[in-house]
Amino acid sequence: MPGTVVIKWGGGLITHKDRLCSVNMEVIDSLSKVCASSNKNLVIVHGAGSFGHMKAKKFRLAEGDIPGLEQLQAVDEVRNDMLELNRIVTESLTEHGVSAKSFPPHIWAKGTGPNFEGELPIHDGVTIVYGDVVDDEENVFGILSGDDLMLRYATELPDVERAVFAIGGVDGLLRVPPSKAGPDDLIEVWNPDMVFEGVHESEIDVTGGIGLKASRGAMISEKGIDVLLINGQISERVLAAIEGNSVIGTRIVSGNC
Ligand code: IP8
Repeated sequence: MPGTVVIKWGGGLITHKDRLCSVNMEVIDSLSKVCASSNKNLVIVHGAGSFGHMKAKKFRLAEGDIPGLEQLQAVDEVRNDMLELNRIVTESLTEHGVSAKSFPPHIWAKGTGPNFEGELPIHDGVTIVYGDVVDDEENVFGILSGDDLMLRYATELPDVERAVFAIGGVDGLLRVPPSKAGPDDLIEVWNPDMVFEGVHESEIDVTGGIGLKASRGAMISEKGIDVLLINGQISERVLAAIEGNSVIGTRIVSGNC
């Protein structure tokens, strides 16, 4: 029986982050091709990129209900935009021969952060979930990041072999700002006691950017699951990471390793 690999397709990887609702189809198709070529049981968690963060930022959706602000239309719009991104992802996987089923989190999850409520849905083939606007008991609604879905799927499903965060634009966690980085600046093994340089574009990102991935990655590795952060634009690396072969990227280990 093949093991399970939980993989995040970062929002900045599969969309053009600076152009509202604009997909990077080339990357989506290359990721689908890689996933089709693996015989692992895959759970794919995709981020939001420009289908989620821009409007969520403008209408302050991560803060929940703010009296006086007309947010409910934006909640609906972002949910619909995310359904559209998810449709494109699912269709690409299907076209590449993957039997995939998608479970929109606003239907089954409630609350935000690592302790959100809801039973994790799972499909016999490839399971797809994504960062979404979900209902929240205290704040009426909020943003559930795909990084929190990664944490819960990677640590609660049986037989998980590893968690892979595929991101855009960088090879992993870096010692210096990405614009100044050379090949020697890649941190090959990272634990939470180490610093790294990551641009968190808080102007456009309503969840935690690279810092949230590192943090959730460390929480996953605490449970004894391998965690890798890799450049998702290079399909050979994505395949190697899924299969458990040696790959250029950052391995995240828990603090006390
Ligand atoms: O990109 C954010 O999910 P993430 C979801 O996985 C929305 O952090 C709707 C902004």
